[in-house]
Amino acid sequence: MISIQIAKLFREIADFLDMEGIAFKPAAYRRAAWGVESSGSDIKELYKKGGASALEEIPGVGKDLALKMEEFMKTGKVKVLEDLRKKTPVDVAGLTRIEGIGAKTVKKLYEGLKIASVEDLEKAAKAGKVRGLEGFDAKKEQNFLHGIAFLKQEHGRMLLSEASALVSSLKEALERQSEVKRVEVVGSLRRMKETIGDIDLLAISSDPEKTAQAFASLESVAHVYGKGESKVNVRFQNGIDGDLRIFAPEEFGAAMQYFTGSKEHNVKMRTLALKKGLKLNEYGLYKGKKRVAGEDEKGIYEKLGLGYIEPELREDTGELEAAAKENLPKLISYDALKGDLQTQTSASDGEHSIAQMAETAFEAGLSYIGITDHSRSLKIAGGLDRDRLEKQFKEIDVLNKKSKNGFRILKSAEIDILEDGSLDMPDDLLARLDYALVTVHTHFKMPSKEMTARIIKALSNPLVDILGHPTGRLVMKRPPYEVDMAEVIKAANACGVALEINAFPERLDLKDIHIRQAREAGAKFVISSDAHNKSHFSVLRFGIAQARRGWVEASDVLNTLSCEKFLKALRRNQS
Ligand code: DGT
Ligand code: CA
Ligand code: CA
Ligand code: ZN
Repeated sequence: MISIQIAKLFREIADFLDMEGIAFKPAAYRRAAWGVESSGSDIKELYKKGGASALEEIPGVGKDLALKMEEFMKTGKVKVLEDLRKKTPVDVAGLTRIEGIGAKTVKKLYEGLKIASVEDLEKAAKAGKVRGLEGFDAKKEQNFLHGIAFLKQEHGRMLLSEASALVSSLKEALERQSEVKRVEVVGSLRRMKETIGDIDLLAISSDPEKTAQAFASLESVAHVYGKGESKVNVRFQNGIDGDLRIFAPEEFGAAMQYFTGSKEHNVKMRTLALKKGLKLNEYGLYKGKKRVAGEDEKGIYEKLGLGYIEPELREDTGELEAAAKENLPKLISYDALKGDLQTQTSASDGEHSIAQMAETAFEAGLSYIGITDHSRSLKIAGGLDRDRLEKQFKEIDVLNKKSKNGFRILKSAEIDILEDGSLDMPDDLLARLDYALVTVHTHFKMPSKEMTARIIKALSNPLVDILGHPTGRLVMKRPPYEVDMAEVIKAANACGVALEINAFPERLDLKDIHIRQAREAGAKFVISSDAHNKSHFSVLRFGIAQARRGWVEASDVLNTLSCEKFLKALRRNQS
C-alpha cells in the first residue's frame, strides 16, 4: 500500500530530523504521515488525476511534502531520507519503538557506542556497556532491556489502527473486481483486538481463481507464500501476513463465524454443537450430512440456542454462557458518542487552534468537546500556567457565544497528578473548569502501593471528575505502571470519578480486561480521543471498540449524553 509506505518513510524522516535537533519540521512530517495514512483517498489515483498539487488535498500535506510523495512514486525513493540514512545508518524506527528511547537517545547511542539496531543495543546493555556513556546509568540500561523484552513478546504484531488502514484499502481493491460479490474482514481485526497478528479476509466470488490471482497481484503484496483455487497466503510490504479465503454463499456465515474466532470461542461453540448432536465447521452447521445453518452467522448461533454474539465479545470469557441466558450486554454502538473530553490544542502539545478542533469535531458528528491542554508542570508539553489558562477561558467564552450550530466547547485541562498525589493546579482554578481531567505523566516507576495511594489521593479532591489514561500503558511499548486497579476502581466509584477509555491507538488505556472489571464494579466511563491534531477524532472508534470488548453499554459512558446532561452527571455537579 503506497499510503502506508509513504507514512512510514515520513515518520522515519521525522525521527532522523529529531535526531539532528531540527525544530518544527519533524512535526510537519508526522502530521503528513497521519494524513496520508488516514485520508482514505487512493493516492495513486489522486496523483494520476491532478499531479503533485492534487496531493495537497490530503490533510497535513503541503507543497514540499507533495513533491516528496511524487518523487517516491516516480523513483521508489526519497533522496532526503537516503541522505539521512547514509549520514546516520541506524534503525531509528526500530530503536524508538523501545520505551524510553527517543531520537536524541538514538543519536547518543550511535555516537558513543555505534549502536545501530535493537540487537546492538541489547548486546551492549547486557554487556554493561551502556552505563559507561554520559547521561546513562545501570538503571537506564536495565530499563532498555525490559523495554526490549516487552517488544519481543509482541513481536510481529501491529496496532489495530495500522491494520485497519491497510485492510480498508485491500477490501476496496477486492470489491472493485467485478466477479467479487462480497468481502468481509474476519480474525482478530473483526474482533477489534488492540494488536493484530495477521489479516484475515473472506470473499464470495463467481470466479475464485481470478479473485485469488488478483489478490496475489495487489501492489501491497510483497510475497506470496501459497496460492490455491480458493485461498491465498501473502506477506504485505509492511511485513505483516494476510490470508484471503473464498467461500460459497451458503457457507459464508459459517466461514465468518469460524475465521472470526477466537479459537477459544470456536472450541466452545463446537463442543456446544456436539452436545446437541450437531457438527460445526467452517462450511456449516450439520445434522448428519444435512446443513442446518451456514449462510449467516445469526442462524448458527440461533440453532445452538444462543442470541447473536458480537465479534468483540468472542474471547470465551463468559459470552456463550451469557448468550444462552439472554444476558449479554447491549453494547455501545460505534456512533453513540456525542462529545469528546480529551483534546489538546496548539496552546500545549497539540497542533491546531481551539476553533479548528471544534469545527472538525462538529464535522465528525460531535456536539461538544472539552479542551484539555496540559497543566503547568508538564513543561515538555508546553503546559499552561494561570495566565495562559485564563486567556484560554476567555477565548472559549467568545467561541461559544459565536457558535451558530449549538456546538459547545468546555473548559478543562489535563492536570498532572504530582508525585505525592497532589494536583498541578490550585483549587480556585480547578473550580472554574467545566470538569477536571487528571492524569499521571511522571514518576511511572513507583511501587504499586505508593502509586495506588498517589492516584487515590488525587481522586479524593472533590473537584476531580475524570481519571485519564488510568494505567499509563502504551500498546506494545510500555506495560501499565504498577498499580492496584481494583483499589483505584473502588475509589473512583466511591468518589464518583469517571474512568477514561483513551482511544488513541498507542494508548487504548484502560485495557479491555480492566474495563470489564471496572464495569462489573459499577464504574462510569468516558471515551476520549486524546486528539493532538484535528484529524485525530477518527480514533474514537478504537476507544469504542475497546469499550465493547469490555462489555460496555452506552449507559455506562457519560459522553453518550448530551452536553447538558453530561455536565449534570459530573461528580462536581452532584450534591
Ligand atoms: P491474530 O492473527 O493472532 O491477531 O489472531 P486471530 O484470532 O486472527 O487468529 P488467526 O489469524 O490465527 O486465525 C483466525 C481465526 O481462525 C481464529 O480466530 C479462529 C480460527 N482458527 C484458526 N485456527 C484455528 C484452530 O486451530 N481451531 C479453531 N477452532 N479455530 C481456528
Ligand atoms: Ca489473524
Ligand atoms: Ca490468519
Ligand atoms: Zn496524557
